[in-house]
Amino acid sequence: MLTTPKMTVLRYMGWLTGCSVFTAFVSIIWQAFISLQALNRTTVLLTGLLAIEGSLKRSTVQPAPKVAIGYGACTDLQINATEFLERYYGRRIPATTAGSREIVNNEDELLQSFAYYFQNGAAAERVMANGTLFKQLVGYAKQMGKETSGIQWFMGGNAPLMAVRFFMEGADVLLGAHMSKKLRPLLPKEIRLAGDEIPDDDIHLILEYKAGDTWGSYVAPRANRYILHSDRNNPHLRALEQLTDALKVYHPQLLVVSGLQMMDMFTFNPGEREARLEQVQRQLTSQPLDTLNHFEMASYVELRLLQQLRHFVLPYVDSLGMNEQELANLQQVLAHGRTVLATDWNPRIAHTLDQMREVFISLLEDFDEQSRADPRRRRISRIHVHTLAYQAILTTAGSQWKNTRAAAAKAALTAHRYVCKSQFINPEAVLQVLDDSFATSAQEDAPRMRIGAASPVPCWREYIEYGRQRQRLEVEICVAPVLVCREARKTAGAGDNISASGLAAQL
Ligand SMILES: *[C@@H]1O[C@H](CO)[C@@H](O)[C@H](O)[C@H]1NC(C)=O
Ligand SMILES: *[C@@H]1O[C@H](CO)[C@@H](O)[C@H](O)[C@H]1NC(C)=O
Ligand SMILES: *[C@@H]1O[C@H](CO)[C@@H](O)[C@H](O)[C@H]1NC(C)=O
Ligand SMILES: CC(=O)N[C@H]1CO[C@H](CO)[C@@H](O)[C@@H]1O
Repeated sequence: MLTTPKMTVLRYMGWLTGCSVFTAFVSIIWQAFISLQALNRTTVLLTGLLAIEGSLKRSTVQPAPKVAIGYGACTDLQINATEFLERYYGRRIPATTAGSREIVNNEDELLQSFAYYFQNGAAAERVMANGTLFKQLVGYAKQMGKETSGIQWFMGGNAPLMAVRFFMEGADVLLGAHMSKKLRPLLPKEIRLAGDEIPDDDIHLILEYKAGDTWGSYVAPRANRYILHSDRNNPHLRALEQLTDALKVYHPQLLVVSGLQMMDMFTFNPGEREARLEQVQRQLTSQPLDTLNHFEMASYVELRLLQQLRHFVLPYVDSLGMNEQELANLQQVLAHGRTVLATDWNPRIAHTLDQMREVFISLLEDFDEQSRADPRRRRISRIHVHTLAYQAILTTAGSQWKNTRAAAAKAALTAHRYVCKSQFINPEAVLQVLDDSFATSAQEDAPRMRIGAASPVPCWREYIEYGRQRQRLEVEICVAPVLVCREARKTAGAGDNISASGLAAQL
């Protein structure tokens, strides 16, 4: 039989079509298989985390733990970042970005500073020095809210958010803050308040964005927020003395210090800030030893303030809470006396754990060198670092902190529930960020831990070596995977909820 070239081509094409149909078919089956497996893994992890969380149920005969929290409160005004900027600044998209700016003086600086954090997907909190301009921006935001219903009002400030979380976890709570008549009803009435009623609360403008949101040529790699404020009350920790007085009779198991990032240099006269921090120190050191002191870090950019914290606050706390950016920053301040700007929003576990060890060692060494001269110092016994993808908690073995594994699991579940804005966890809405296993350090031949059905929250013990005499201290470390929400709904305030739920589990 004769075959013409045309027939050969046709036959060849037919074969090719068959082939690609087959390939497509295989690939669909393969995709389905992969996503089924991912779904299975998520379900397995979720079941494991929920089981560990369930083990935390406090017996009803136990009295509620008492927790005290300082300082300050504000109103959060939350808006869609890109929509807001496009509406009021149109095509004014900066060609250069600037992250290091601590204080934003005008619109150009605001846009450059926002661009830096937006394109890195990093959380930021900045001060607007010009109060008139700040009022104008708040006015714009309210205006936009009227037209698009795109704004939301929340109670804000680290202390009130943590207070509510502790209350929801069954604690008896005392909060040190001044509040207006409008804000007080947003706080559960059971929470005791040490502070005055004031006519107006400080407002924080929260510019939120999602992963993939675009602004000019900038694209956000993850959901996050940029906070702008121009506070009158919070920087001065106005309720500090009232809280100190209330603490004398309250005698809590835990005292949490937060909100010190508000103490911007330019709102103080020379020497005034040190005097306020000295009062914080006095409050911490006047607590009996059965009250654990915790300091909640935040986005600090001013080196001087961080150095003052190292002097007035860090030596007198038992525990620290922070995110990965704050960890990197604190590690640099302790080791090299300089601050760093965040770049990596999803650091490897090994890297984070190494930084946690470095911070822990630094603080242990400071304690060793100086506790004889100053017996009020406390030896650090807990560090909690929360990231988008995991929760890591390090505690001194045999310390007063209980349930480290359950605390990590609890914090991971809170992170998911908060960011997805849902109490019900749907495995299909979850992104797998972590691998099945991780190295416990970036050092060579560090042991690896598996995250799986058998151990959804791996924990292990190890010795930390510190000081010139190479003393050894045994610590326990637990790492819990966060089931990352595909579609983040709310990120502002997540850290407060997460840290407080971890702490509540350890009392
Ligand atoms: C899901 O994962 C578990 C634990 O890894 C395994 O035992 C089970 O067979 C898996 N189920 C399916 C349907 O793959
Ligand atoms: C503050 O901002 C307002 C409004 O944008 C402006 O008119 C004023 O000149 C600014 N003040 C300073 C000191 O820059
Ligand atoms: C903000 O609005 C834009 C467009 O209206 C939208 O694409 C974006 O996802 C929104 N971002 C948030 C955080 O809602
Ligand atoms: C998921 C979650 O725990 N969200 C809570 C965070 O804290 C606020 C109060 O500060 C609660 O209203 C949320 O329900």
